Amino acid sequence: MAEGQRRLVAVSNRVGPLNDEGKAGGLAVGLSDALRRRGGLWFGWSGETSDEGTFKEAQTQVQGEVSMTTIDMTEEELEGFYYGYANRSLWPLLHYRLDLAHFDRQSERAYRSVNQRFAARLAPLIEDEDLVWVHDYHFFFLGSELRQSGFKGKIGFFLHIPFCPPEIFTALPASHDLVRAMLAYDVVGFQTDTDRRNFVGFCLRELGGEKLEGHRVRVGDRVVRADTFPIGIDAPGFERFAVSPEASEHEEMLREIAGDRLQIVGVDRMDYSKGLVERFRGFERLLEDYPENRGKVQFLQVAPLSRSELDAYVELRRELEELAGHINGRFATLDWTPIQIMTRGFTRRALAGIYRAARVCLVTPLRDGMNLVAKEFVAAQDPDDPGVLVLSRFAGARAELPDALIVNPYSTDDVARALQRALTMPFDERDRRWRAMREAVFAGPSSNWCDAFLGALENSGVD
Ligand code: ADQ
Repeated sequence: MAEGQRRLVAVSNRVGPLNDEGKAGGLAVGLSDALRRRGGLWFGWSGETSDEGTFKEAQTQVQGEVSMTTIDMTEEELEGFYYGYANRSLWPLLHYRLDLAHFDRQSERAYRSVNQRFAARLAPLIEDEDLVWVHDYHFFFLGSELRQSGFKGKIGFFLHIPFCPPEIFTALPASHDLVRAMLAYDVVGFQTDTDRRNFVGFCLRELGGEKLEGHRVRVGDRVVRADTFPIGIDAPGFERFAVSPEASEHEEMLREIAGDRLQIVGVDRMDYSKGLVERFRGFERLLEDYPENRGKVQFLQVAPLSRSELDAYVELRRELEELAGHINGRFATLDWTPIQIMTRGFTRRALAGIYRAARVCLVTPLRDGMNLVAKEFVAAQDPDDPGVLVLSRFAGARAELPDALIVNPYSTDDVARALQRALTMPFDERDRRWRAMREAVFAGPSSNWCDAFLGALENSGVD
């Protein structure tokens, strides 16, 4: 931590890892980059459950300038808070999927009580001079709980996923309480202007708030700054990964297997928000409508399993495996398998090599806060032979990457057309588009996400 700098205290459901290898999950990747650079305390869940009354002391691991402190949850808390409210109510709702959202008061209670207990355990570890930065949809109430425990310092909140329009959000039984709780933060950050407008719209229309200068909103006696802070990646670091021996080994292996065929890749947690079913159908349509690609392209989808305890995710996996089998059955020849799906994780270096071997990367979520894969793909490309990014109009990353081929992921024809265009794109166009995207990833607003957010938090309340 630089001298005179306030200590950063980050709070998120999962803590770590801090090393380069990362896990499948955008929040860990974004936050560990930030903490490695600045140092501080990272607080959250241990990943373990134990019985109430026998909770272990908080565990702390120190790595360099960063302390990571974690606490346990009970089985019931995990069920109600994490699988229940966070991932069966809030996740689908905020991704505009009312059809998949379940609401019940037991999980709402568990959610609030976990927020309260985490705040109570964090309160003795922090001081009013710290900058407390709370992350994501697991902890909407944590700031207001910290305030109730008497904390007077600055607390910021960043939402990594979309904030849906008020028309959808009001379906949540506790929508008013939740947004009122968010007003306890000094700064509330969103990935895109759309998300910010949706939140502000809710404050104005549902809570009778008013807009003030400087992206601030007043509701009753609370003033909060609601602003946009698109998250980025450590682009120079990722570019270095892409030329590491481990990356090259994976790149060469894929190139060798592909031979003369062009490689298409997708890399996503297996989640219904990522539009994988629609993407597979788009690939099938490519082979149907542009038969010259048969035997000439291969599609590798890396999709590590996520939240596999939830029905919607089990169903998705079944559907994807069935669809991949159907596409292979329909088009494969003795020496060609059109589509391959892998559910294992890779190191970040290995992933960088996979991106670099690809001519086309498909990033086609139905809704996504940002999508870091899109940025990683751009950073990993070989400047002498860059690949093409096909990007959903519903990914937050779209705002910064207009030079990708932008598609409507719901339209099978649109995805197939964009794929065909990407596969046949002349070198000059590929190069021009990639350079523009590289500039955005390395030097655009998201390249200093952490500093931008913390700067805003530090200056909040100062006119
Ligand atoms: P995610 O929904 O997890 O993140 P994304 O932003 O694409 O989505 O991040 C995924 C991360 O996991 C990437 O860094 C990727 O490299 C990594 N990853 C994917 N598959 C992997 C594998 N098989 N092995 C190892 N690593 C893998 C949430 C929001 C996003 C938002 C981020 C950050 O849903 O919209 O961009 O947080 O704010």
